[in-house]
Amino acid sequence: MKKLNLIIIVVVLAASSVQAQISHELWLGEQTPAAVNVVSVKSSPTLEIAKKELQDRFVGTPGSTIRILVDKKGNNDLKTDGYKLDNNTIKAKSDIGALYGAYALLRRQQTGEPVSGVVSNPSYERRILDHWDNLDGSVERGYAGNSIFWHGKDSLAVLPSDRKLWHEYARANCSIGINGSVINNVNASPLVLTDAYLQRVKAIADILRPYGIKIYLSVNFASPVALKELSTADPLDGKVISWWSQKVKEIYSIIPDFGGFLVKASSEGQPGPQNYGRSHAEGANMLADALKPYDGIVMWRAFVYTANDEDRAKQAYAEFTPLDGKFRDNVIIQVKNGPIDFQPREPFSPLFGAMKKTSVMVEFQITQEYLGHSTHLVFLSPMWEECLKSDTYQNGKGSTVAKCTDGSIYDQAHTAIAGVSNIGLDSNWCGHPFAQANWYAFGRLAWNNELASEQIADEWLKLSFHKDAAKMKNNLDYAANWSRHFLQPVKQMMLDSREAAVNYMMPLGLHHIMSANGHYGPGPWWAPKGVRSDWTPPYYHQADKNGIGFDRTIQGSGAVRQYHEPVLSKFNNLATCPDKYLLWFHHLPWNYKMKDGHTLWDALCYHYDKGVKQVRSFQKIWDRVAPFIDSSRFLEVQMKLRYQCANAILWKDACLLYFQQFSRMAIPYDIERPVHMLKDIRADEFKVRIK
Ligand code: BDP
Repeated sequence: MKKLNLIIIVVVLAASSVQAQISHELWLGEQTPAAVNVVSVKSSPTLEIAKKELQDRFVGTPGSTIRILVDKKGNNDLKTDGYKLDNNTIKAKSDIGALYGAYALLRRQQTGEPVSGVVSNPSYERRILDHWDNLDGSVERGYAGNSIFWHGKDSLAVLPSDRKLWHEYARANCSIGINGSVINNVNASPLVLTDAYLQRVKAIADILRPYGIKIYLSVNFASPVALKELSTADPLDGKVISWWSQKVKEIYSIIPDFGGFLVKASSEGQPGPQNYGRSHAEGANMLADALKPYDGIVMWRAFVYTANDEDRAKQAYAEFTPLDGKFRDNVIIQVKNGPIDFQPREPFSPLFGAMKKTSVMVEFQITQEYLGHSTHLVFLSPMWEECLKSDTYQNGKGSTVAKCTDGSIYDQAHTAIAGVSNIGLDSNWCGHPFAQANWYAFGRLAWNNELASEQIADEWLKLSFHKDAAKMKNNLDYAANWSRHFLQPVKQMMLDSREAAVNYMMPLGLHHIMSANGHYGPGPWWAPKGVRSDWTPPYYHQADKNGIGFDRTIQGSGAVRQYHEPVLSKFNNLATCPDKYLLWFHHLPWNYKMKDGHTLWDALCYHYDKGVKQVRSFQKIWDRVAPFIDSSRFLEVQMKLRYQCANAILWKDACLLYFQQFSRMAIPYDIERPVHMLKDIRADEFKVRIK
């Protein structure tokens, strides 16, 4: 039979105009009835989705035609997943590329961007959501309800409502280019590898497949022991090696396109190769060998630190760089954006660019564990953009984190990026209407790691708060002023929101000073006896009567040495260290003179105060846009902004009153005085969860 490399689908548009509707659910909008004819030369489940999306949502003139051309051998400027848009023609090398092209065409139509002359390739081969979902249905650090995948061991049967949800999930992910889902927590239950659970994994994989999304599983390194099948999990033991290769064989017999494993090993109490005196490379390679025959990969996390005297910020680098070049080519080391743990602001992890013979991927956190859960409005794209654009200088100027991980500098066998998902069963998926923007932003940056947050916010607002057709018709004023009175101010609010959170939580390089109670409110004092010190805020802020900050300079812990010059000197030297990282790298006296002439104490006070003022200004921005949006989203965001503001004031009061005990300096008189008593906040610590 003649091999068909060229597939042509002709979509004839019979309707004059299909008006996209406002979305209450997702950025994709609600579907309108199909009003087009479709002529298709060849069909596949993926191309059928592309056709349906175009039929339902493309806005055309009578008789317009959209062609989809899939040519595996042509289109040499395209990667497998890439697409081109030209005069109502979508060109791709694969069916999934065509589907991405269809979504891009629809998005561009709705946002008013050019729909012709577009060539687009993804920055990373694998663009993955990590779900920290437990098999009992709970979600670790999840603030949007229970898991969409798991409901406990007695509810493994797949219901129609499950299927519907997984379809919607797949569609949303595919529309922004996400092509992988790790569907269980990194603190992994070994049960996920048993047949009953694998059957449910298969059901999920079957639904996600036409949308180009592969399933991955987090695995517990000691699974053979935990499942009582072996007495050891030593990666060099022959029985262990064959246990894993049998298990992998079984998984692929059930899910032939399974993606691979994500592993948190020898980290925060999880078992790992070090329990058997083996290295991370020996552990990762054993799993990689089992997966290799099926093209599966291992994402091995570098989030490791032990309670010893060594600065926690140094430990991952110290442990992993000596192993550079020792990993199999189907292992990717997954590195959190910063050296500690998803704090509101961290400098980039020094591991980026430092491992030159190993594939390395970034792990971002989309769920707002340290950024106000689903109560605070914080658009995270600027934080991720800051990381991706940070220059490591590891291979000369321009060696940004983005370039060190996307294959443009190092010859990586695989490239990937992961985001810890913020999705749950909540009706708006993410708990806060604006938290959806973070899911969207992660997908867009995974597709194009050079995108600006401004553009991402602009797109998301246009897609999610689309000018309501009915309101437009009835209110010309609304239509004329939408951009000036809604889009611009709300976009600015989003773009300022991350810096605001840094200001009212942890400014000037402070980090890890949150309450231990759920990581939501302030807790700079928290240090009960018996708790390991590197889990307590005083370990990180080091405040005493002489000053504040963690000395990581060459004279201090030396963590700064892990950066390549000139970054090393820039951070080490007070004259050049950016203010935003000041107390990350330096311990300074309270009366230290800042570049703008303020004392350090005053600067700290002004940052906290500014953060509060920023949230108050967000409230005003939001109240003014009421006429432009539906009342349910308006009221929900309005209420959440009130809680956020109250919580910002609490952060400010708690941190300033606590640190003032050491600084013994007055809060500058031109800022608002505290309204809480420190002793009340401390006494209430486990109740203070304004929400
Ligand atoms: C920390 C979370 C913890 C996770 C851990 C991880 O508090 O729940 O298990 O990260 O990434 O931020 O493994």
